[in-house]
Amino acid sequence: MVKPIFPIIDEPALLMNFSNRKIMCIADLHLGYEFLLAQKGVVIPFQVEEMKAKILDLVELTNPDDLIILGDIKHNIFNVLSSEWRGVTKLLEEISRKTRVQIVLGNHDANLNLLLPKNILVHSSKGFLIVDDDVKVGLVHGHAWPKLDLLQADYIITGHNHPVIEMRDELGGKWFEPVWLEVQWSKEKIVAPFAGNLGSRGASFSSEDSKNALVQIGNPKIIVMPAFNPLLGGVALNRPEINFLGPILSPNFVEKGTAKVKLLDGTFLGSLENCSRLVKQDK
Ligand SMILES: [Mn+2]
Repeated sequence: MVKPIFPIIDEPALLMNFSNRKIMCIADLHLGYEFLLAQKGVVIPFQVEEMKAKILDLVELTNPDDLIILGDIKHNIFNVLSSEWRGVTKLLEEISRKTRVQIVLGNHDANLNLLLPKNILVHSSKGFLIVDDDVKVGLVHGHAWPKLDLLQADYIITGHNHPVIEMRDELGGKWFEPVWLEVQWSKEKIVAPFAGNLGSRGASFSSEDSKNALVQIGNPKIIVMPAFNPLLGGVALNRPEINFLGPILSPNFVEKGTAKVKLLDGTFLGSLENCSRLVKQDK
């Protein structure tokens, strides 16, 4: 199997090279996040033009057949302001003139359908699977259980966590560096919810589903994308006792020992344990 997935150096974006098409993927735009910041007293201009320009630059650079936005296009779940609405629609309209746009719905995307131009392909929050020759890639935002066929993927690309490393300087300054996180689940543990032991985890599958899933579940490389919006914080991987967000990354399933972390410039930071030693934490 040829590795089909490549992070774009220094960008929170990845490219997927399939036999018949090239796909660029970004996640967690959270357009309108600055309106929340303004309520907290941090006033900066609406960033939609900058985000749009950055996406258009990346599309021009990589010339993909498709752009997949892996959820959380906008930030505000309720009370979307009219200026935000217009900004989101315009951004998607302009990008979709350059490449085909597909969206996988995230937890912030309620009522997104009201803002979408017609030519955008929308996938539900359960995600979708791309099958190409001998490689299967699942794409899902990460707040909901994926469709069962994603569990047999070789790779699952997901967002939702906004993985970062918390950096400190010697004067006490603190900032977040976005990172790529790759992790794998324990096949034995992920099988449990499908074997009837659903507990309170919210997954609901029929017994026929369960039988199929048990046969097909693989051990994909799960790639957690850095958020495209640079203003966001996220799950700081070097804090003690971190827990990833979302059902498939639940500590019940994921083997944290398999985690590998990379900065956007490609610097390999190693395991979570390694990351926890990067910066001296407050007691
Ligand atoms: Mn998000």
